[in-house]
Amino acid sequence: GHTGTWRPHTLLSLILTCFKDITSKLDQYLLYDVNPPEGFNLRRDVYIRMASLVKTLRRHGDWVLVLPPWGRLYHWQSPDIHQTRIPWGEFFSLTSLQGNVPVIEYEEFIAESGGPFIEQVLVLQNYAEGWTDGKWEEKVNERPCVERLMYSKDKQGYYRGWFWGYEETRCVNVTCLSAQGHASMLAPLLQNNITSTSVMLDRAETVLHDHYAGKDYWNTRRSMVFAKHLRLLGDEFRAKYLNSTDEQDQIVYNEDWTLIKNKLGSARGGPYLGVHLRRKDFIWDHREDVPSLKGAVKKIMSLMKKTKLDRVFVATDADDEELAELKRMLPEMTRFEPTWEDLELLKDGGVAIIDQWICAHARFFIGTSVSTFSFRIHEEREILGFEPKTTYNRFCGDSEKECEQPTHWKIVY
Ligand SMILES: Nc1nc2c(ncn2[C@@H]2O[C@H](COP(=O)(O)OP(=O)(O)OP(=O)(O)O)[C@@H](O)[C@H]2O)c(=O)[nH]1
Ligand SMILES: *[C@@H]1O[C@H](CO)[C@@H](O)[C@H](O)[C@H]1NC(C)=O
Ligand SMILES: *[C@@H]1O[C@H](CO)[C@@H](O)[C@H](O)[C@H]1NC(C)=O
Ligand SMILES: *[C@@H]1O[C@H](CO)[C@@H](O)[C@H](O)[C@H]1NC(C)=O
Repeated sequence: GHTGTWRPHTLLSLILTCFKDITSKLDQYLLYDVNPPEGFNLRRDVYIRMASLVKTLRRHGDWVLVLPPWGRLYHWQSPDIHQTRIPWGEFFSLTSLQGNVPVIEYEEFIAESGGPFIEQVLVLQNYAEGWTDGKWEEKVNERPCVERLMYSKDKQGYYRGWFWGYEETRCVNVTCLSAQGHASMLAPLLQNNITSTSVMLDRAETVLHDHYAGKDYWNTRRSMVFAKHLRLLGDEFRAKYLNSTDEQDQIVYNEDWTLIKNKLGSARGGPYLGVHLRRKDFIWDHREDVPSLKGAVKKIMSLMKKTKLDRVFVATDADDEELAELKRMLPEMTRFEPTWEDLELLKDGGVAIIDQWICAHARFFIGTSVSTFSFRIHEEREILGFEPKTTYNRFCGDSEKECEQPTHWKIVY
């Protein structure tokens, strides 16, 4: 117990506390959020843009990126489970993320910065007038808000908004910025025009990648390692139902992402075909690059024959009716089907990650045209070291004429 005696280590810890207080005051926090309708996998892409911006900002100051809690995503529709205020640590390995750029969870920000206050929100928007003279140029200006502001003032004069479901969060000042260009274009403004220690960029998807698929892009992407419990569940499933282990599949893995540098073609993959079949909104608007269920099954069967694989793992967001039809036409298929208890623990996001992890380890993969869910699987396989021919494949629409296959983006180490 605490006796009140003055021991040396008490003094030391007091000094350390003061020191930490001083240093943490020097930190500047960059927070961000994304347009509500955007899905999980596009949000992962926006993270890469923000990590780039923070790296640029850190050349002149101690900026830290605050991770926007997950939740209220349109696609996460499993009923009766709590799916807001989910910290990044439930889906990604924080130590891995931190090996790329300093990041903290939102609740850590609240604890460190003195409370649920954000000093300045900058809502990014396009220019009301569009591109002038049809000419592209990078620019940023404070402008009147184009859309209705999603923040409103409370009785004390603070702004209230969604703030990831943290109702107590308040903001001192909200302004709109018209911006067109890459993420780091915002750095001079954040350094010179803003004195706040906490700045949130809303609608962060407005700015583009600094350099898509460049070295910095890939460093950030490689640091986005899935949380260990999700990888383990995926591996257990592979071993149990797909006769697939890293050793047998010749997949070299390391907990430290900076040490993974696999040659393309070195990974063999588990003895199954991995399929990502995106349905729901992709079929509702009758896109010509998305197949009918029958068309997809025909392609899967021909691939199984060609690759001599007799097992197929299917990741899909298909509804129950389509699922039943799929199973009828393709009895050999396997899916990761969590129990309700598992789902409550993993959430829709965790299940999606396990699906992606299993697809990423298949000997051959085929995904859905322009689905960011499929794109993230491509990247994961690129990291693991698969031969590109086994990765950059997509289904074609039943009557699609030119069925262009996905682009191979090589890792820059
Ligand atoms: N478990 C699982 N969920 C999926 C699958 N396909 C889609 N989903 C769900 O539906 C969402 C699809 O949207 P995302 O791809 O994340 O979001 P998006 O940015 O809109 O991407 P696309 O619409 O696919 O380009 C995912 O986040 C999942 O929640 C799948 O194969 N398995
Ligand atoms: C930022 O400050 C500079 C110099 O004071 C000024 O010229 C510029 O217009 C400011 N930018 C914005 C977007 O307010
Ligand atoms: C709000 O922020 C803008 C942009 O930085 C600034 O011009 C304005 O003075 C701020 N308003 C208040 C009340 O602090
Ligand atoms: C699992 O794969 C190994 C080769 O990787 C093979 O020798 C073994 O027979 C397979 N087991 C089953 C049950 O298919």
